[in-house]
Amino acid sequence: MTLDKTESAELDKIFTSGWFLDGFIKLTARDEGGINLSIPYMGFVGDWSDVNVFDEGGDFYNDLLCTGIIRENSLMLFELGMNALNKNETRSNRRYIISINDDGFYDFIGLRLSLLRNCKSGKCYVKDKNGEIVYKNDKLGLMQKAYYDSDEAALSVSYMNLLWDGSAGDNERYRYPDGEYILTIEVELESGKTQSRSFNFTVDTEKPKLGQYSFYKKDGRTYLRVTASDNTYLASVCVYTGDSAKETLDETRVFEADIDSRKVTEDFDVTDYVENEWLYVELIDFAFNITVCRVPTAGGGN
Ligand SMILES: [Ca+2]
Ligand SMILES: [Ca+2]
Repeated sequence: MTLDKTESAELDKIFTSGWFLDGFIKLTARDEGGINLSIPYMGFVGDWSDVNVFDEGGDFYNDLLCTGIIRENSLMLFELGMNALNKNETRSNRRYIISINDDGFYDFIGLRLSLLRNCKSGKCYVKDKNGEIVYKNDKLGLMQKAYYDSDEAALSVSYMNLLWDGSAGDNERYRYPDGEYILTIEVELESGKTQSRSFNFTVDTEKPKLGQYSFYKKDGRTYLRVTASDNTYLASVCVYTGDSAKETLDETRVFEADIDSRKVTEDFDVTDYVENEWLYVELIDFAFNITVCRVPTAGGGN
């Protein structure tokens, strides 16, 4: 079979990992009344081991970083890149932020892979911004391609594990400092060729800061205006009343992953709560560092 050179070159440009070719072989009977046959064929043009293992732009077969909250011996997993306090699924890879400080919130990085192809082995490592390998795992083992399991009505993923809690390989008690890190997954195909994918993430253990706050009146209502900031991004600002409050308030503003929430100013209607002596302002950043501040109402709204 001969392929048209110009057409092949065009297809090579579009499908950089190779492309499928199909057609028919037609057999025409020599005798009148004989049977003509048409046989379909399909082939692959290119190197089969170059076809992507990782679906980088994928929604369904997606690879993701995760973390979690450990409370009272139970673990809740959260996908990184989105606001855990929000039902909305806005994502940003600039929100891959964890806080390695053993407080139970977002203290480790986990990985879920939904590969497009079977791989005979895999390894992953984390490097800091100077290129030093701070974590290494050579034994991800054989990984099957992800597939949709109709019994479970869920994607059966290729790999899922909690990887790194920020400790050093030779000292469990040491924790690596805040900063930028990069996690790389490298897989080996049957042919011996390798493919890799990397994720940048941030370690941030700095708590959010409460800036200015003030009370003001407008149209007979009393408002508390709060300005808060974080070295990375704020996930939420909440204003609430103490346990012994006369009237209880618990109002949270949540910030999507795709908006710049390094510094925010929010107004809360506290008209019904100014009789309380204190109001509390809770600030949470994307790495789940929490700051709780106590704000006196006396002399504010009254
Ligand atoms: Ca933490
Ligand atoms: Ca922070």
